[in-house]
Amino acid sequence: MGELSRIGIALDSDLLKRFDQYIGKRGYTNRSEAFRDLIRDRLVTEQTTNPGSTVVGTVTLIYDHHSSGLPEKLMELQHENHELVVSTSHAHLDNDSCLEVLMVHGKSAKVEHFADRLIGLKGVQHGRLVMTVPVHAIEHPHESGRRPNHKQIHKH
Ligand code: NI
Repeated sequence: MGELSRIGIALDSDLLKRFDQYIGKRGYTNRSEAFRDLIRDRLVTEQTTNPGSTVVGTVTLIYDHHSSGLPEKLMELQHENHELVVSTSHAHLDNDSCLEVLMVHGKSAKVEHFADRLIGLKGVQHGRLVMTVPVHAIEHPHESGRRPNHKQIHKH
C-alpha cells in the first residue's frame, strides 16, 4: 500500500444504514476496509474486462463424464490452449458428475474466449469464469505498458 489518504464522503443516511447492514453481515469491523474492498473489486472488474490486460483466474466446470465425447473434447481444447492453462484439478462428485477447476493465465480476451468454448461444450452443465489481477495491476495499471488506449477498446 502507498501513502494513506483520508477522505470524507457525504452519503444519504438510509444508504449508509443499508451499507452498514451489508458490511455487518459480511463480518467487516470497520467501514474503511469495506470501502477499500468495494473500490478494489470495481477496479479489478474494469481491469479484467480490458481485452489486452493480463489476468489470472479460474474456470469452474460441472459436467457428466458419460456425455458422448465430452472428456476428450475438454482435454483437446485444453491442450490446444495449453499456454493459458496453469493447472487443473478434478473431483469425481458422484457416479456421473465431475467438477473440474482450471487455473488460467493470459490476456483477458483469450482467457474469456477459451472459457466460453469450454462452458459452451455440449454436456457441460454449468460453468463459470472468474478473472482477477494482483493488486499492483490496479494501483499502477500503466506500468505494464501494454494497456490499449480508450479508442482501441471502444472504437468510438
Ligand atoms: Ni470425474
